[in-house]
Amino acid sequence: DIFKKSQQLGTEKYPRKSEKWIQYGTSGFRTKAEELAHVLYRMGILAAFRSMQKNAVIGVMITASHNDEPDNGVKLVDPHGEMLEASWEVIATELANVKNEDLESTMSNILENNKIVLGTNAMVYVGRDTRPSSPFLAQAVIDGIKSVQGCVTDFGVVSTPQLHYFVTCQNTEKAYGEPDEEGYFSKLSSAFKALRGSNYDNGSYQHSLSLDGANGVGALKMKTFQEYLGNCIKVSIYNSGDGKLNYQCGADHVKVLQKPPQNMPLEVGTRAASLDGDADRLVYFYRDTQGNFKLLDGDKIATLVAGYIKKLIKESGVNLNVGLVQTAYANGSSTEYINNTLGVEVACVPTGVKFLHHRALEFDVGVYFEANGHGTVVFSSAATEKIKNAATDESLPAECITAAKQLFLLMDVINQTVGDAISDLLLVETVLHAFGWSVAEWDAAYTDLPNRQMKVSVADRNVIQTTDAERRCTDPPTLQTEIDSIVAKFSKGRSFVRPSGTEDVVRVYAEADSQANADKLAHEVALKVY
Ligand code: NG1
Ligand code: ZN
Repeated sequence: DIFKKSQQLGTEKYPRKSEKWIQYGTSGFRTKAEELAHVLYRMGILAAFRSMQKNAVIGVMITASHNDEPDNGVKLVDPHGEMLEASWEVIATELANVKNEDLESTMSNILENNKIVLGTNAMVYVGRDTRPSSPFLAQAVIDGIKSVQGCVTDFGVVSTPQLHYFVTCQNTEKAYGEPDEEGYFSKLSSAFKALRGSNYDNGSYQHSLSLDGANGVGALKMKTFQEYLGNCIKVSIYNSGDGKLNYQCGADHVKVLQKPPQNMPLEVGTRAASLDGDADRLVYFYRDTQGNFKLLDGDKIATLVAGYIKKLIKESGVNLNVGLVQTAYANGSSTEYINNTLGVEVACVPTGVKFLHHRALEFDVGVYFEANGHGTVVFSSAATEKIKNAATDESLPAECITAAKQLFLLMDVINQTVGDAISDLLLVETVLHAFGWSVAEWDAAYTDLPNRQMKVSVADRNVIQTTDAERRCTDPPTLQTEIDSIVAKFSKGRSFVRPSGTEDVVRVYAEADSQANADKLAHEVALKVY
């Protein structure tokens, strides 16, 4: 009876209007907002089911991240703040695509196949970004949850990582923190301030920076956050919400086009950063003394952070391994630097945060970042315990205790549940402050190989199949051989192709010894994909 009513409400208020098939991809469902109402309603239902199954709070985030404003999307957050389990992505795809009149029977099947008892308390946390379509879509989710008697906490406009954080806090009996914005801001800012001490500047480091908010939720949250941070860091926010979301600004724009956002002055030497539309990606940039635009992407952030953590671990005398996880998009120079200079183990996994996150969990301390600026650091529970013990073990030398205390505080600056641009920004600022570095000194660690990303539209992007963490393709059969022979013509050449998980395109990546050659290589490879 409940399901019948739920189907009725769905059909009346949030009907599936077209036969167009939609898939739960790397970041959930994502497409034009007007095609999403039925999907969101159904994901409300599914989140409630998942909550019943896990007997835990589940999150639903409504956002299309760095995509254009008319797009939107939805993804589910599992109990420990991680992305939805793969087997449930399949269920989500099925539920999103069934006919209106098959909703009831599909719901029954899901319950039966997963041994879920209806009526078990379901609790779902809902959050949304600043897109104009988000309030309506949030209502669809809420109606879906309630239609199967689930309870809802609507957090309104929050960043994606904030929602992940709230879910984790609630499900870990608040051991990780308080599941609300006040708790989130307090935890991050107290640790950050404690690490900073009373000298806000240090060496070449100055405590002011410019921030491009992508006209999204990150700008909004940063304004509130400044009240917690006080004057220990001065953040000037641009693209703070008056303009169009992600338009000519934001982390994706800066990274892919390798140019500064609009509406932001960029004087030589000023440290600047960009967030993306839902504040889970962060990149830095500056103008060097020759006036050139310089990008410091996720790879630069990862190497900076891993280097600092490794140093603190060594000083603390605690025995822990540090690993760094990248994808094929990591710049070749960064990988070489990690191997040869940093001396940290590096792993490469397929694109998609869940792959990076899971691989990072295999290390005592795992640093993971996508080149686009999405990433974080995870500490195993054993590592956390060891660091905590060293920080309070008075039999240790003073330097060891100091380093362990810094590490312990650093863990509180980091949102370990998922890549978080605001938390990552504090992390980077902490490391630069500790090293006493200007942005140019940070950048000097290694020089990126010139690179180019391209999108190719094809009839069916899934004809491209890859292996070896997407670095080589297995299908169509002759494509890899063709790519190999093109790459061989370029000094320091590297290129790969893969189907996007979030857009209907095939992505081409190329790097080489000069920008002209990287462009040429990308272009030649793209021609083979058509
Ligand atoms: P796809 O569309 O699968 O390339 C993009 C990003 C991923 C990840 C997801 C989720 C690149 C090349 N790809 O995936 O890294 O962030 O979006 O947002 O940046
Ligand atoms: Zn994002």
